Amino acid sequence: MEKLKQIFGEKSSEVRDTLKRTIKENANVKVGDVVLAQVYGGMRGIKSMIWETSHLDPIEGIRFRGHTIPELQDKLPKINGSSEPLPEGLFWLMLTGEVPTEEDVQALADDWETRATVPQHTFDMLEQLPPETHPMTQFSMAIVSLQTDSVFASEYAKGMAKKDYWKATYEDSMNLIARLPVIAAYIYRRSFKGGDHIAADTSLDWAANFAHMLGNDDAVFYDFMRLYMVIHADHEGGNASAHTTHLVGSTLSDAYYSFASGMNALAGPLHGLANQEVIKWIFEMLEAIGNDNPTKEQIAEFVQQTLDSGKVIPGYGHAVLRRPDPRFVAQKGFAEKHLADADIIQVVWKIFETVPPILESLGKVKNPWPNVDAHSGSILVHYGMKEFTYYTVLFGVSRALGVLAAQCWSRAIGFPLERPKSVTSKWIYDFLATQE
Ligand code: HAX
Repeated sequence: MEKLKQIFGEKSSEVRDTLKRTIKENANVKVGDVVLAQVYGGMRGIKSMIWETSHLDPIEGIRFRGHTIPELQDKLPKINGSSEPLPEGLFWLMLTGEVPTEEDVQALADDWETRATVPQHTFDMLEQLPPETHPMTQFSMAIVSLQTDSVFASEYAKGMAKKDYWKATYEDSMNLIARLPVIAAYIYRRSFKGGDHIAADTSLDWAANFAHMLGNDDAVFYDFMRLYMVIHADHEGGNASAHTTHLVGSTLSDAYYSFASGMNALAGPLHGLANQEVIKWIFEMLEAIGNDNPTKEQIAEFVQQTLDSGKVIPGYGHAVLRRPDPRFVAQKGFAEKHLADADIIQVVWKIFETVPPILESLGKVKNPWPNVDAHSGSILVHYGMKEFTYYTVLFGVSRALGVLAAQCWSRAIGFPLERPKSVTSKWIYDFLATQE
């Protein structure tokens, strides 16, 4: 058994045993109250699920196994001449809670490479779709088409014991993660580059090879892709793509079905599709103003027009965060280091100075600050990736790392089918009457 699987098996079995005891001894301890505003307000803040791989603080932002993004940039191994942490290292950290060595990261990169063969029927299926099909639709369908290879589904059909669920889930997760860059690059090249596909470079790590297959071999772009894949990977369990993957996985749907479901959630404009909406909105603004380098006053006027037409400002606001998103800050840091003079980057930074006070003045927006999606598109545009309908696929490839590591944990701990209680509004009115 490979080292990562062995460490995960040992750690998760210890955690499962301790948790079983803790839950038994503390089953009736209250961890919070639920008020009516939460019941009608998208369940904000209700503590109702466990997510071992990361935790989101409203002020400080995301921590992966206790590590902030700057800490990951400092501590995770950098191989292949990288200046940014490798996603392989983050996946290891999320599964085991331990920072891996350079050798561990290299071994994981090599392992994913051996698992990266995509079945021909997935490519054949994609070829049946019009090339202009939204890339997220192609991505979701391609993931489901890979389900024919699910180890979990085939072992379950043979009568797998519950104690072995995690092993099959681990295999599915590793295979799926290995194959995602291949199918994602295939979708990009068929939709936007006339089907001129680029073979994998097996000497590269997972993210750099993805950049290579997309068609960009700039060493700084490799680094951006590594950073991008790290910062988008996980954002605790309550966000729509993570929660959807978790919910569907709780029925013992395998990693392919459940991750594809998560991707369908990511494809919504209030969630991952916001990254395409941001750049679309910026290009509309530049066209309306007639200038690639607008003033803050011109930006403020366009922001107001967007709000007056009843739309949200994409890339701003968050359901949990109450400060600028550290994932935005990390991308800003990358841009400051490598491409500070680019017009499109300057525009994003001017928007950052302009939008928060305007949103704040509305008096209803709980978080006027930028989220992860406010910055990513501008860096991609700088590197020549202007096909903004593709951006959410990049987010999706990265999100696999977090939600699949979490699914391995869910199967190892033995979490049950998720099934919260719904009530009707009549039930609420009747209940309120009893409180008078
Ligand atoms: N522009 C204008 N109005 C906004 C706003 C924004 N960026 N963000 C919030 N508001 C409005 C809401 O629409 C809501 O208005 P109504 O009461 O009239 O319906 C009000 O402010 C209160 O909303 P909130 O409590 O602050 O925010 P929510 O938790 O309900 O929603 C959202 C969080 C992210 C969905 C929201 O801020 C939004 O729509 N932002 C723009 C879209 C976006 O960037 N989404 C990506 C989020 C990060 C992510 O998941 N990335 O993948």
